[in-house]
Amino acid sequence: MEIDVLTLFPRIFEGPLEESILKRGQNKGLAAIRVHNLREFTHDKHHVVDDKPYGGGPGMLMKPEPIFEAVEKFRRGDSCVVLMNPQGEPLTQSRARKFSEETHLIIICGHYEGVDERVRDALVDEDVSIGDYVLTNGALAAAVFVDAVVRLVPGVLGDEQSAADDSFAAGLLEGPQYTRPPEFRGLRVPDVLLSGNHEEVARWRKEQARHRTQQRRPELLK
Ligand code: J9Q
Repeated sequence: MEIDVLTLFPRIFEGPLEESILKRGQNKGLAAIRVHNLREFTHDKHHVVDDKPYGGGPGMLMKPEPIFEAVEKFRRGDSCVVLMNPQGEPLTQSRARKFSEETHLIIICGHYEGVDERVRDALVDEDVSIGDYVLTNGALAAAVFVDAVVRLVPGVLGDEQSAADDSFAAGLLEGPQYTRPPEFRGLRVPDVLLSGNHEEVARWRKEQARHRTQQRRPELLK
């Protein structure tokens, strides 16, 4: 998978891309992630990327010209153009899986106030929100999106971690988990997990996952 990220804040991506799974995916040649500064697609003296909304109102909108120029530079026949957008369709695990099957993503990161609507009309294939809260710009949202998608590209994760997705992919929260020691400051690991009875452990885990989901995220069971 190839990804071109268009942002006004390219340094926001430096940390996340250099770490763990995203790094491994890139080192294995399974993901090529390139980050571009939209300011480099301006031609005026002051590299202006935003402007006041027509009709008035607070905040600034991203101008169309630098975004059009960048998308037209990178877009190919197989590209999917994604706009990080609080008004977009919420990202879910199944949607992340769909994106992980794409060969080329172009991700546009906007201001909170947004981008000129002509960008959406003419360039954008998918609007993606990562949740109902306010961020100062789309770059952090895009880093979350890239992490969720790239880890699902075949070969990026080891087997253990792929298997660890199963309960969430099945629509349940994971139940409580423990590691050694069996007793810590008087707090004991549940006996069933120490029993070595794999069937009983599986049954216990399923019941805990169901109970926790019922308590915390009942809407996932409906
Ligand atoms: C661009 N808050 O928020 C939630 N998902 C995406 C966003 C977002 C934002 C600001 C700018 C995207």
